Amino acid sequence: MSKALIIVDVQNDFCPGGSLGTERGDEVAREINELLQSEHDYDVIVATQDWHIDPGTHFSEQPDFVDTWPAHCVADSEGARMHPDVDVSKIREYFRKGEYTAAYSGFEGHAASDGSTLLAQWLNDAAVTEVHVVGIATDHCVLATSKDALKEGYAVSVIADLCSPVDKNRGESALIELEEAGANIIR
Ligand code: VGL
Repeated sequence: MSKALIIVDVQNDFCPGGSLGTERGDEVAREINELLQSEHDYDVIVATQDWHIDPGTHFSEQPDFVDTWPAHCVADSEGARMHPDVDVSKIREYFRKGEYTAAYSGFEGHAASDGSTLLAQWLNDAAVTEVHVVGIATDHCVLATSKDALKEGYAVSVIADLCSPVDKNRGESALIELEEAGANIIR
């Protein structure tokens, strides 16, 4: 029985100065790093990354910021890199998603090391039964990843202060939705 921390999409493009910067991105990156440096009890730490090559209508020149977005997190670009404040030496594996289509959930991602292992398979191999979710954006990828984690049968907690929304109200609604779906929201 292991406990995992899933860091969702703490990438430059989702932080201030990035093409899809969320207001609290830098703060959340710093605070997640404090958690990584603390005496936490996570057995494994993984990260998801939006990793777009040609994601079709996910990118738009007239984005609505709900279903369509400015170009962001292009594979191997500076914008797709993890925020520099996150000590990546603590991250055991990356799960990349969205190469050719929109992919909000980390559970759609494949391990960067072999290009194939899915997040759920990797967590199960590591005997993970409980996950804590943090990252960006609360109202999109954190929501989708946490919902899928519940569906996969993990005990799920979301650390609210370590998540940054695109839209504050939608972010709050996402946390309520997750709580109703059975997640523990740590405030
Ligand atoms: C995300 C908007 C578009 C996210 C990804 O990581 O939450 N948000 N693509």
